[in-house]
Amino acid sequence: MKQTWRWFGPTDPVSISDVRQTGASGIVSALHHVPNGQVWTHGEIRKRQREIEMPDGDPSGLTWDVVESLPVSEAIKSQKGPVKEHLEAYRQSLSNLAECGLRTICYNFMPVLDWTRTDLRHPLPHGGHAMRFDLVDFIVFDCFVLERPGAVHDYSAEIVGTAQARFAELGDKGCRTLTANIVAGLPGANNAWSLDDVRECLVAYRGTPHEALRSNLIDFLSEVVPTAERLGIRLCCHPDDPPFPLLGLPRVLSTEQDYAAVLGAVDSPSSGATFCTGSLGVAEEFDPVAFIARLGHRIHFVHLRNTARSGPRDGQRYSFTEAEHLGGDTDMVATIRALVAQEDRRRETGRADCEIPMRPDHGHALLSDLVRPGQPGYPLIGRMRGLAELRGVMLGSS
Ligand code: DNO
Repeated sequence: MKQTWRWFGPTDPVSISDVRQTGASGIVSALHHVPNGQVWTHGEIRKRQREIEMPDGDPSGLTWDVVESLPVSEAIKSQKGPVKEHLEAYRQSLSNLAECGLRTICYNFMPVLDWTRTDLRHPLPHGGHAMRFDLVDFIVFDCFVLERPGAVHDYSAEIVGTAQARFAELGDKGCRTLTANIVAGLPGANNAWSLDDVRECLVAYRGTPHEALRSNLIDFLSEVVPTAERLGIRLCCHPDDPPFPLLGLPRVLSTEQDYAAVLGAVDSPSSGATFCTGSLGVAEEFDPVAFIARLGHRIHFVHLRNTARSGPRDGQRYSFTEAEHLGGDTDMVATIRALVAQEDRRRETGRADCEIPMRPDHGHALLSDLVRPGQPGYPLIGRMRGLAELRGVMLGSS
């Protein structure tokens, strides 16, 4: 597998020369500063390529291999607003990216939220930190801080009762921290999101059933996949994180069955999956080896991360902590073996994309990570440790 590293651009506290020391050989990046719905121009794409390939005027030996993400606008997801213009811009961005040599493009179709955690610095026994999603804390936010209409009916009465008691304990300061942690997963996350902004975004999807959002995703793919095919682009959709509905929003890519339905509806090698074990693996039913056996030929990009379910759950909704890459609920060794076997199959059949790009997704904050500022989930040392462990398993599997 091609070992890649997510780099957020020149403002990332981890520099390109730091990345060279991790042993990664490729970069995953995006033009985070371009607003959703606007065209990624050749100029901006080439600038980012230069920042990666020639950081201080000298070659780094690294290349920009995967775009994560070319964001799909809320207009396209909800099919409300300037849908046609945004689709046109998306196709244009794909074309510009392909002209610059970029052909693996990740995106997601989660309305409003991207990833969601309630604690960004959950202390671990060894002194490091992990990210955690605690269902009771999330219900505190949903029902008692955001006060989303009807939220209490989304959960069992018992767990809402537990959340109410925790809300009383948290106090103002605790609720402010909780809100900041949850808002950190909103696209373009910054302190500018107010509770009213969140409420306003939710309105566009009020009453939207999962089936309607899935059909919007299929419509989106029908609009852009022909362009991707012509350009030799592999689009790959990231799963819902976590893989269950939140804030009354519909979810469409939480399970293998969801992927089978969407990839079957637009059956093209240009429409594929970002296989994120950290997102899918939160669900008890997730079977990574079976997923790869059935849909492996459509996996264009891999995020290797592990989670451990722990704490309160409500039906199919769980609390979990991000685990060590080789720990947690997902059997990472079996997963990597299955991915390496998929690569072998591609080689035998002469597929050009026989080396699948992977990146160590997230990592615990360890050692100097604890004092270095950075994006939640993207510490240097923790990810480097994850990559080193995963690299060992990859070598042992080949
Ligand atoms: C979280 C990431 C996600 C992912 C996007 C892809 O850390 O895995 O933000 O990049 O959902 O579109």
